[in-house]
Amino acid sequence: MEIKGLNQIRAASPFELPPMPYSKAALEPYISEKTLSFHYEKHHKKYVTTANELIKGTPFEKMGLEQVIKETAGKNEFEKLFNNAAQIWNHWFYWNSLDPRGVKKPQGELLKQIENSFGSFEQCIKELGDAAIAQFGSGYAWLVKDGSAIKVIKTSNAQTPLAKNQTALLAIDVWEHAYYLDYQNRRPDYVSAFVEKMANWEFAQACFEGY
Ligand code: MN3
Repeated sequence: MEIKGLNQIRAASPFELPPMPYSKAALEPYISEKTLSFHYEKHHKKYVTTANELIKGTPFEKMGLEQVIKETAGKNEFEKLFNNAAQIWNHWFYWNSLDPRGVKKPQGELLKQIENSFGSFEQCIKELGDAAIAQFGSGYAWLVKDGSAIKVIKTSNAQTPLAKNQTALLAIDVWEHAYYLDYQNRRPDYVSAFVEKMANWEFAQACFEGY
């Protein structure tokens, strides 16, 4: 499959807002056009603007986004740049983790490794959803490939598996801006809709195989 926004993710600064892979109404009724408009046009765009301001005139200017994230991770002096650069990447990854056509189960080697790691596909989905519900405050739940295992992890704020040398396969944004207009405090309903109606396993497969 073609992954939307890869060119923007690979290019050096000034970074560009990666395109949405679908229209902003495409995920209704599970995620409204209003939520996606705010989330993309305000939040995601602001991370791009801020990262570009911070990167100007620094040695990071000539690096691709993924390298900037890896080089600034865990370094206090670059915390603000890391946060904004990682959020550009995390949101690009999150848009692609959603499929307006609905859920199609993974197949082949990915399914086999999921079954090896979790026992069954259903158990994997359950653990991913539970992690998204349990993440305290802002952050993400991720399905990742870590060595030969498939794992569910939670991260806070802008933290990203990219900086931990794990291969991200799916991301659920559980910052309140991702769901509050549609679900208010009912995060579990948003998470159920994600895993049952929208999770993009074709994208997970592409990440698993190496994009
Ligand atoms: Mn977000």
